[in-house]
Amino acid sequence: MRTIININQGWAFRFGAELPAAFPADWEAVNLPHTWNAELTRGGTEYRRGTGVYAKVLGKCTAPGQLAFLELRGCNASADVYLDGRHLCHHDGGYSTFRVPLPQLRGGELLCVAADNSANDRVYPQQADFTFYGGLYRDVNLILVPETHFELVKDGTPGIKITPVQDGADYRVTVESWQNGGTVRFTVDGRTQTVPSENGHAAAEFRIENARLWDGLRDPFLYTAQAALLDERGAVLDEISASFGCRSFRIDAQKGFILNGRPYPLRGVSRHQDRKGLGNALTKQEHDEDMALIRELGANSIRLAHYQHDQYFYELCDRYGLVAWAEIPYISAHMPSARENTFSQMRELITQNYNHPAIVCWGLSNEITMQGLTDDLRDNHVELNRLVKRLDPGRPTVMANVMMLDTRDPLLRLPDATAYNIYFGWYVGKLEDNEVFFDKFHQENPDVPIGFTEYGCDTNPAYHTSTPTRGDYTEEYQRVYHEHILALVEARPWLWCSYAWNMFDFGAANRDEGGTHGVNQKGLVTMDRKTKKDVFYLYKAHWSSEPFLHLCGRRYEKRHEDVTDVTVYSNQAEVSLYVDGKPFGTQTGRHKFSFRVPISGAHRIEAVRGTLRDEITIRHVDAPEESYVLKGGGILNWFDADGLKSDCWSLKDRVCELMQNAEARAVVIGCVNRPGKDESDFILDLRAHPEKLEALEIPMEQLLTLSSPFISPNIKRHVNAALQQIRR
Ligand code: ADA
Repeated sequence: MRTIININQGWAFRFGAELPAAFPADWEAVNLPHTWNAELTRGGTEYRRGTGVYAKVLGKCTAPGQLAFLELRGCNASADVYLDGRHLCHHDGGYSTFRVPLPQLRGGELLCVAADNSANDRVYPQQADFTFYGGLYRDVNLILVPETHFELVKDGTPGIKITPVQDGADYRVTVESWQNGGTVRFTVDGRTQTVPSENGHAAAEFRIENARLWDGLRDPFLYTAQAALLDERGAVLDEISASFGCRSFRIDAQKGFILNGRPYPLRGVSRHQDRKGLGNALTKQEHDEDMALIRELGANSIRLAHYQHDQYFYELCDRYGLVAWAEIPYISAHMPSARENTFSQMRELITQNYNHPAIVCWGLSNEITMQGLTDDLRDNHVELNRLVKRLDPGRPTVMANVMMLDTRDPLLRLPDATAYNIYFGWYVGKLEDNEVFFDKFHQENPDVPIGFTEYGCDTNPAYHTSTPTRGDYTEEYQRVYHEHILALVEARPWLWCSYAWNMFDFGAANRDEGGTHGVNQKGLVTMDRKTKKDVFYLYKAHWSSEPFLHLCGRRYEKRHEDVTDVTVYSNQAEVSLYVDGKPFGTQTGRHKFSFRVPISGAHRIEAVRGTLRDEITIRHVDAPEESYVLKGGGILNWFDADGLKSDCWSLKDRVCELMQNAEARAVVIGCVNRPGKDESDFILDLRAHPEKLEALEIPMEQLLTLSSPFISPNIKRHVNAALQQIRR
C-alpha cells in the first residue's frame, strides 16, 4: 500500500550557498513552506533573486520491495534535487507538482534541493507585475509504494483521469489509470469494474444514471472515482482516488457562459496566491481564509492568475462550486528560447488538474503581446493551443489579451474564447471607454466569445477624498470605478466572464506608487487580508444573498465639507440612516443608498435595517486632512490628458512614435541608458538593440515601469517634463 509522509519539518536553509557535503547545522533552521522573499516589500536588494539551498536528513528507510518518490508541490522557479550529493532531477517551472524517484533509502541520506528564482530566458515568468518569490514554498512529501504502483512521475500525474460526458440526463464516465503492471479495480458511484493493465494503461466506462450535477454555487455535487491496483491473487498493491463532477458547459458568443444548459455569466475576481509577511509560502489555513472571503463576496468564478495554484485551492473551488479559469505564466514578454517551457508548464497544469470540475478553460497566455507580436510568438501559441486540444479536447482554450492588441488581429481567434484586460478609467482614458470598447468588439465580432479578464484601480485605503478622480488612489475613486464597471458587466450577459483585478493586493516588487512600495493595490481586500476596502461590499451587495449592510467611508473620518456623502452598500431593499441617534432618512433601492448629511463637529452615523446595523464616525474639520492625500502626486496624475500639453510629447505616447522625433528619441535612449542599480534583462536587451525601441508599441510610461524595479514617480515625472518641452 501507499504511504505518504510529509517532510516539511526540520530543514536547513541558506541563500547563495554551495551544496553541502554533510547536514549544515549552522544554516538557518526552517520548516516548509518557505520563501526567502517573505518580507519583501519593494524591489532592489531586498528582492533576492538567485539560488537558495535547502538540506534535510531523511529519517525513513524503505523496506525491501518498496520504492520511494519525493513529491515537491511547488519550488520557485527552477529546482535541482540531490541525494548524498548525487544529482537526481532538474525541474523548470515554479508552480506545479513534480516527483522524483529516489534510490533505496537506508535512512540518514542528505537530501538537498537548490531552488533558483534568478533571471533567465528559459522559464516563465520573467517579466510580470508580480513578485517571483523564491523557495520551497509548498509541501514536500515522501511517497512510498510497492514496486507495482500507479504512475507518479510523468508530468506530476495523479495517476487517474476521469472524463464525464453528458448523455441526456445520464453521464458516461471514463476512468483511466497508468501503472507498471497488475490489474486495476475501478470503483465509481458504488459500482466496480476490474480490468487488466495493458501497456501501462487501464480504462473502464461507467454510466451514472440521472446524474446529480456539479452545478456551480447552486449544488457543487462531487462524485469519487477510486482505482485499486491488484496483484494476481487480488491483493491491493496501491490505491488512488479523485473526485469529479458531472457538468456540461459551453461559451456562446451571444449568450455568454452556459452551465448545465442555463445561462451562468461568470462574475468574479482574480486571485494571486501571496500574502503579506508570508509571500507565497502558505498553509491550508491561508487558502481557506482566501476562499472564505471570496465566498463571502458571492463571486461565482475565480481567475487563478497567473500560474498554477496549489492543488488544494482547485479542490476548494470544486467543493464550493466556484468555476475556475486556470492558466500558465506565459506572460508579458514572449521569450523565443522558452517555448519548451510553455509546453511543459501546460502539460503539468492540465495533467495535474484535469479531474477538477471547477476548471472550465485553459489560459494560454496573459498580455503576451505587450512588447510586440512576432511570428515566433504566434507560432508558439498555435503549437500550445494544439497541445491543449490534444491533452484535453473537452475544455476550451482562452487568452487574456492586453488592451493594445488590435481587435482584428488573427491571434484573437486562435483560442476557442477570448478576453481582454481593459483598464480605461485607470491607466488611460475615461470609464465610459470600457463600454465603447466591448460594444464595438461585440458588434464587429458577433461570433467571437469575449470576456473581461481584468479591470481595477490601485487603492490605498489610507487615502480619501470627496472629489474622487482617476489616479488619486483613494478608496472613493475605487468605488466610482467599480460601480461603473459592475453596471457595465451586469448589462452585458454576453461577456462570458468578468474578473475584478484583484481580490487581494499582491506583491509586485517593481512597483513604487500610491504611498506603498512593492505592492499592486488593486485588491478589494488588503494584502494582509485584514481590511476589506469599501468596494468589497459593493460586490457583496450585488452578488451575495447573505443579508448585510455596510456603511462606506469608515476610514474617511475627517471631512472638510459642510454636507457630506454617506453611502450604504446593502442587499436589502430598504435602509434607514441615523445621525447622532436621531432618524435622518429612509431609502428604498437596490445595492446602493446615498444620503447627503450636513456635518459640524463629530457625528455618529448608523445604518439600520431590522437587526442589521453598521456604524461609523465622521468629523468635520477646518482644513482638508493631509494624510488622506497621496504626497507628490500619483503616477497617473500626469496621464490625465487635461494636464498635458497636447502639442508636445508625453509619457502617454508610444515609444515607437517618440523614436521618430530626434529630440524625443534622445530622451528615450537616455532612459534606456540610465545606469540603474539592477538592470532588467529587458532594458539590457534594448540597450544592445536600440532598433527594438523603434518597434516598441507600448507607451513610454509602461517602458519605464517595465524597465526598472527602481522606477519612482519622481523619475517618471522628470521624464514626462522633458518630453513636454518637445513640440510634436
Ligand atoms: C496587467 C497584468 C496583471 C496586473 C495588471 C495591473 O493587466 O495582466 O498582471 O498586474 O496589469 O495591475 O496593471
